[in-house]
Amino acid sequence: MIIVRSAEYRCGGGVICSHGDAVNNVRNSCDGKTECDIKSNITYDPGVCKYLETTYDCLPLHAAASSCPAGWTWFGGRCFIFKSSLKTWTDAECSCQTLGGNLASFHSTDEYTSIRELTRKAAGSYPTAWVGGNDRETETVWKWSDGSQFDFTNWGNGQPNNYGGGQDCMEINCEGDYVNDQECDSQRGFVCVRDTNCSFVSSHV
Ligand SMILES: [Ca+2]
Ligand SMILES: [Ca+2]
Repeated sequence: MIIVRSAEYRCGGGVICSHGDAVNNVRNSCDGKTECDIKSNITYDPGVCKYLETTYDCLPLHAAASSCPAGWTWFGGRCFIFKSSLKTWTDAECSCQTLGGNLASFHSTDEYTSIRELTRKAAGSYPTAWVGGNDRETETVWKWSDGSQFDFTNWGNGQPNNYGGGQDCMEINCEGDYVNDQECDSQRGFVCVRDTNCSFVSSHV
């Protein structure tokens, strides 16, 4: 169980809402990563304004939570892993592909924070680590190696600076907490991402 909420469902203007409609309305209010378990207190006022109050829990989708391979961490519908062995960016990307994925991409602050947390849990600190961002093909045109849209903008102050004319690979946790372009031949630990083993299958816990 992660959240306990109250939900209201009102129908007015002569619309009759059935008990079943209201329950479905609550179930459908989940965010795609959780499902609702209707707990209690469904009441129905047969007056002019129909009113239902429902208490429910939002539960992680059972299949989603368990569909990452051993050692990988589920977040936002994908699986992540931190590898501490030091490799060049290209070798790191190869290792991730061997594991069925790519170097990690991130598309929200939550995802970025979770990836950093993953490195801290594994290493006991925030080690500099490769992720999938790179402008190896065309200078200043950044891409993720997993092919997802590159929408990241929150680089460290003054980065990416292509220092010395040859920084084409993205590292995180640079000098604590910033994202930097680095020489791809540097040796770093790395974070991989891969899809879950199967798509969401609803299963009540
Ligand atoms: Ca560059
Ligand atoms: Ca740099």
